[in-house]
Amino acid sequence: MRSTAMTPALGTALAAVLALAGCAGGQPAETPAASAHAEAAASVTVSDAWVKAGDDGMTALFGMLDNGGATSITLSGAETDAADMAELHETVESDGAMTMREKEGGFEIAAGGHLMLEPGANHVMLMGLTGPLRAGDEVTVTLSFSDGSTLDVVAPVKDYQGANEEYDEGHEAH
Ligand SMILES: [Cu+2]
Repeated sequence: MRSTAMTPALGTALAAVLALAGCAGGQPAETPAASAHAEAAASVTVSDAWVKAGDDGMTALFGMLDNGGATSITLSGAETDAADMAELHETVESDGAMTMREKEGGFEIAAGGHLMLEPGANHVMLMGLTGPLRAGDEVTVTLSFSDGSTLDVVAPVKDYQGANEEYDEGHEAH
């Protein structure tokens, strides 16, 4: 039985393993025991996490969050040493242009549901990079949930070119 109280260290290790697993698929990660008393962070598994490479200014964290718990949870914030500030962003169409904005109230993830963070859609914005992020680097982002629990995600930095127009338009709209 997995303890319902996953330690931050274990969460970090799990996230790192999942990040390394990438798109390999295969066996799904072990799902933490469902419990109404479980911390939100202990119910979440993160897969395919990555951060877009950048020299300065803004970039973003992407990936998939799965809620293996029995209750809905809310991703409410994020922070990282790699940037002055991190915000939860959604992308919306406004007058035919895609713009992004802070997601009011955070992202709710239903029991058994998932939250996809991807370019041109929901993402964790990293603002005011404290230094260049190059492909091959690793960034640790601490996700926080509305119950106060936190989960460290270790994400590799990747060069990203696709869908840049849409993504950069969003940046300009900040
Ligand atoms: Cu954004």
